[in-house]
Amino acid sequence: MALQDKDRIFTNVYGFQPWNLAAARARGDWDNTKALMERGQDAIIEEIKASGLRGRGGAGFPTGMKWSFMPKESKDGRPSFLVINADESEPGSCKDREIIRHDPHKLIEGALIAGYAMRARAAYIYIRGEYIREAETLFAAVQEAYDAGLIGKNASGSGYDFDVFVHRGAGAYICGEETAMIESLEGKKGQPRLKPPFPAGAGLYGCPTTVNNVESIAVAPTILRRGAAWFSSFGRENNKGTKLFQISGHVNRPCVVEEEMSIPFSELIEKHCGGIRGGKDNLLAVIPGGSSVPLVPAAEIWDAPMDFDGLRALGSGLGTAAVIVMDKSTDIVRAISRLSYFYKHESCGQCTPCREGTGWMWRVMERLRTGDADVEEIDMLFNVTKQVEGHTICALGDAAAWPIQGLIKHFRPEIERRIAENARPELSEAAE
Ligand code: L3W
Ligand code: SF4
Repeated sequence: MALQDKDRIFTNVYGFQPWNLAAARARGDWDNTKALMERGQDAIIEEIKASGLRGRGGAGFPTGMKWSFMPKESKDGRPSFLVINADESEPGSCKDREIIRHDPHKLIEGALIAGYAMRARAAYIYIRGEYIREAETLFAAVQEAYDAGLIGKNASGSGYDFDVFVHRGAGAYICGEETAMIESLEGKKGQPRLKPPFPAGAGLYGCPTTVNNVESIAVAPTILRRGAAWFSSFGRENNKGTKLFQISGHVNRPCVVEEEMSIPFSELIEKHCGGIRGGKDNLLAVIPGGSSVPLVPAAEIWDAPMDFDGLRALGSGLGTAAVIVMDKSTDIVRAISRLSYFYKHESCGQCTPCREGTGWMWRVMERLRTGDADVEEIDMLFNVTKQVEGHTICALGDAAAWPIQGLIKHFRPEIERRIAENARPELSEAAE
C-alpha cells in the first residue's frame, strides 16, 4: 500500500511553505528537542538501530550501528565529529537538494541529535559547490538556529555545546566519497583514503568521525518522535522505513517523492509520475539507484520491489534511489558511454586500475557506440571491467565498471548489431 500523507516525514518537500524557522516549528521541527536529548545518548542510538534505518547515501550501512562505532570516552582529549554528506553529485540524484531547499531545519535538528548521540563536538555539512542557492539557504537556517539558541552553547537548553559548520565543495564528484570529503575538509586535495582505518577510528583531523548522508540525518528527529516501531512498520525485513525517490527521464511527470520502501516500481511510476512516456510497452530499461548501479531491463524491473534486497536480486542496487527511466527512443549504448566519460572525468587518478581503466573503458565504449569495433572487443571490455572492479581504493572504480557490465549483460545483441551494420553499411541502408 502506498504511503499516506500523514506518514510522510518531509511534509514540505515541494516548498509549498517557507523553509524558515517559524514555518519549520509549525511543522513540528525543534519541538522540545531537549526532551529527545534527555532520553540519553545510548537510548537514542538504540532507537535508531531498532528503526532499521539504513544509510540513504548509497551504501545502505545500518545507521544506528555506525553511530555506535563512535567512542564513548575521548582518547587523549581528542574531540569527535559528525560530517554530513551534502555533496550530492551522483547523476540522477537530487533528493538532498530538496531537503536543503525546503526543510533545512530537519537536517540541522538531526545534526544536533545525531551529534549528541555520538558525542560529537560539531557537525560539518559539506555541500556541493554547484548548490549555490541551497548553500545560501543552509547558511541562513544555521544562523537562525544559532540565534534561537537551538545550536551552539547549551544547545536547545540541553547543557550540551554543539556547533554546525557549512562547508562548500568545489565541484568534484569524488569528494562525495567519505574519506575524500574528510581530506577536502582538511584543506587537501580530495582523494580517498585507504580503509581501514574507518572514519569512526580516525577521521577528520585524525579524530573519530561519522559521515552520514543528508537524508539519513534529517529523518532521525521524526523517528525519535514517532518511534522506531512506526518507522519500521514501512517496507519489509532488512528494508525498512520511508524513502525519498527521485524519478527522472522518460516518465510523464519526473518528481521527487517520499514513498514506502519496497514499493513496486510500477506503482511508483504510475502513481507519482503519470506513467512511462508512450505507455508501459515503451519502457526499455531503468537505472534504479543513480548512475553507479547496473541498468535493469523493462521486463525485470516492472514488478520489482524498490529496495536494497529487491534490486540486488536483479543484479543492480537501490543506491540513492535515483531512478533513471529510459524509453525505447534511448540510444542505450550512447547513454552508458556518456556515463563512462563521466567516471573517466571524475577519477581522482591515484590508483592505476581506475585512472587508466576508466579512460580505456570509455574509449572502447565509444567504438562500440559508433560500431567501429571488433566483436571480440565486447568480451575484452567486459574483462577490463572485471580488472577494475574490486581493485581500487574507493568505489568509483566499481561504479565505472558496473554500468558497462549491465549493458553487455542485457544489450549485447544491440552492440553486435551496430558492429555488424558498420561492417556492412548496406544492412542499415536496406532497413531504412
Ligand atoms: C566502521 C566498519 N565503519 C563500513 C562504514 C563506512 C561508510 C559506510 C558504508 O560508498 C556507495 C558506493 C557508491 N567499521 C565499517 C564501517 N563502514 N564498514 O559504512 O561503507 P561502504 O564502503 O559500504 O560504502 P561507501 O564507500 O560509503 C557509497 C554508492 O554508494 N552510490 C552513490 C553515491 C552517491 C551519493 C550522492 O551523490 N549523494 O551518495 C550509488 O550506488 O557507488 O557503492 O561510512 O565508513 N567495519
Ligand atoms: Fe581515485 Fe578512482 Fe582510486 Fe577512487 S578508485 S581512489 S577515484 S583513482
